[in-house]
Order: sequence, then C-alpha cells, then structure tokens
Amino acid sequence: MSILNTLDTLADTAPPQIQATTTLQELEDLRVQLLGKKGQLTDILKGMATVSNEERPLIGQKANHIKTQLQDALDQRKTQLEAAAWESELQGDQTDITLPSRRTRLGKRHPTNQTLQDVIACFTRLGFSLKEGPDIETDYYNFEALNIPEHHPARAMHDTFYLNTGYLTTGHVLRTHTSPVQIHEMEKLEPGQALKIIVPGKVYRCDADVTHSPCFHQVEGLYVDKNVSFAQLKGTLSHFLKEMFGAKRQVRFRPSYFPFTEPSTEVDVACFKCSGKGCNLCKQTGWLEILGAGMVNRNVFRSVKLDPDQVTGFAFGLGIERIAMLRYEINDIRLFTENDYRFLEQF
Ligand code: FA5
Repeated sequence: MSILNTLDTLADTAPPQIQATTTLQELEDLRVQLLGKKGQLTDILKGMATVSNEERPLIGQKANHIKTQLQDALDQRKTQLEAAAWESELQGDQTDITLPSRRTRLGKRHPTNQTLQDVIACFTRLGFSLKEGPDIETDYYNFEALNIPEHHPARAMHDTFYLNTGYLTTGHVLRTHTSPVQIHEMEKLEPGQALKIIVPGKVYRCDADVTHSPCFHQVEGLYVDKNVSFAQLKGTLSHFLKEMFGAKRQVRFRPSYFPFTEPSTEVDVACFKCSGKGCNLCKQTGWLEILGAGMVNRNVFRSVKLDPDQVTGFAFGLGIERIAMLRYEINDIRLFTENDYRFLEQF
C-alpha cells in the first residue's frame, strides 16, 4: 500500500478510536500511539526515503493536515472527558450547585428579652434604678433574712434546687426568686436614705408544666422611704399593668401571703385563651398570675438593721415569661426555650 493510502487509512480509522476512549488516561495512551515519537504517523513517514521527489511534498502536506486533524480531535475529546469527570465528581459529592444559596437570617429579640426590656423601661421612667444580684445565694439571703426561717412551710412552695457539690459549702441554693437582692441592697442603706430599685434576673425552681419553667425571669421592685403606702404600691402597679396590657385588659389584685410582706397581694390578668371562662392554661380559674407584692414586713427591716418604726416600703416580684405569654398569647411556657425558628420568627 502506498504511503498516501496508509495516511488515508489512518485519517479514517483514528477519529472513531479517539471518540471511543472513556478516560483521560486511555486518551493519552492513544495520543502517544498515534502521534508520539514512536507512533503510527512517525512510522508511516519513515517510508518517505523510498518515495519520488514529486510525491514527497504531497505526502508531507497530507501528513501535516492529518496530524492537525487528529490533534484537534484529541483536544476536543479531552474537553469532553474532563467535563464528564467533573460532573461525576459532583454527583459523588451529592452537591447540587444549582440549589439557591442559604438565606442569612436576621437576628431578632427573643420575646422574653423584649418583654424584659419593656418592663425595665416602664419602671425606669417611674424613677426606679437598676440593680443585679447573684444567681447562687446562701440560705440566709434566699430565705432566712426574708422572714422564711427553717421549717417554714413557704420553703416547700419554692421547690428549691440545693447546691451540694463538694466545693461549695452546703447551704447554697440557686435563688428561687429575686427577693434576696432586697436584702443585699437594704444592707447597704445608711439611716434616712431612700431606695427605689428594680432587679431583673434569672431564678430557678424545680417545677415544670405549661405555665411553670425550672429557669425563668423575674423583676423585683423595692421602694423604701418614709411613709411609703399601699396606695402607692397599687398606683405604681396599676400604671405598669396599663402600659403592658392596655387599659381594656381585665386585671385583679387578690389578697395573698408572702412571709416577707404584710399585707400581701397577687395580681392576676384575665386568661387570653378562654377570656376568663376557664381552661387548661389558667387551670380553670380564668386568670393568670403574674406577680406577687406587698408592704415590706417589719421583720425584714429588722434583719437588715433598719428601724421598722422609721422606714416603710413596698416590694413586688414579676414573672417575665408569664407577662410575655399574656402579651403574645403564648399558651405554653416551654416554647420560650425550645429554640424553634417557627416560633421565634413570629416576634
Ligand atoms: C415570689 O417569687 C415573690 N418573691 C414575689 C414577691 C416579691 C412578693 C416581693 C412580694 C414582694 P411567686 O412565687 O408567686 O412570688 O412568683 C412571682 C411570679 O413569678 C409569679 O407571679 C409568676 O408570674 C412567676 N412564676 C412563679 N413560678 C414560676 C415558674 N415556675 N415559671 C414561670 N414563672 C413563674
């Protein structure tokens, strides 16, 4: 067969071979076999020595043309195989690059925090200043100094978490209310000095159902001065309740008992779920209790070395989650701590 014929055969058979390769390695091997130093084209051109002078330029031209054609076919196949390899790698990763990107969520205030901020703002406008106290308290501050001696039945009502860890001395508790801060702050008072504070903070009780959480927030209020009256307490709380719930929401002051106040009251707000008819949320009472309050007990003044004949005062303790439940009509207190976006995004 003449060289020209052999070149034609190569030009016919090589392209289907190139197209049939399935991997980049296979393609590279074929390139070497066709166009490499010891490849088919070089082999064919070795026969040039025997051809006539007229035929030689024709063969040279054809050989160059075929070489360019085969190189183009090899390059094209290489691009196809690289694209296929990339695609299968992506499938292996199970990454769908056509999916829309994840939305960046904007942060929002948690409803408990929002309510806490609003409560603080209301009382600051009324002239109360902000104080804080420790979460871990001694038995003395949490109970004793607040006129709740050992074996007093009120201790049982508090469902206390006692701390007994080995390195903390026994007698420490997770505070069950913010009232111990009353004692810390009154201990610092000079005779004749007045005190008007609110104390926000976390409190802990071994208690859990739709309206009770083991860790919740309270805001304590304390006003100590000469001639503080129960009327002032009622006026302050009534103003606060109107700001929080609007003038139309039904509220009631109900006589109650706290060892550290005398007389004492609790404030209830009409249940939003049943509008006062009675349901599982309000335990069939029609009301949700949000705060306890009263006039500071004379024994409490005595425990901080203040003379109960010289000073008077009122105190109150608000449950922040309960207020948030009423404001936003939330029927289960556990929703506040479940961190479910569907719940949190509504506020
Ligand atoms: C007290 O804690 C008193 N220290 C309040 C007080 C302060 C009275 C000063 C007088 C003077 P009580 O246990 O009722 O009181 O709790 C106060 C409020 O906290 C309740 O009205 C309720 O709104 C909220 N609360 C009580 N227990 C829980 C709980 N487990 N989960 C959520 N909120 C609660």
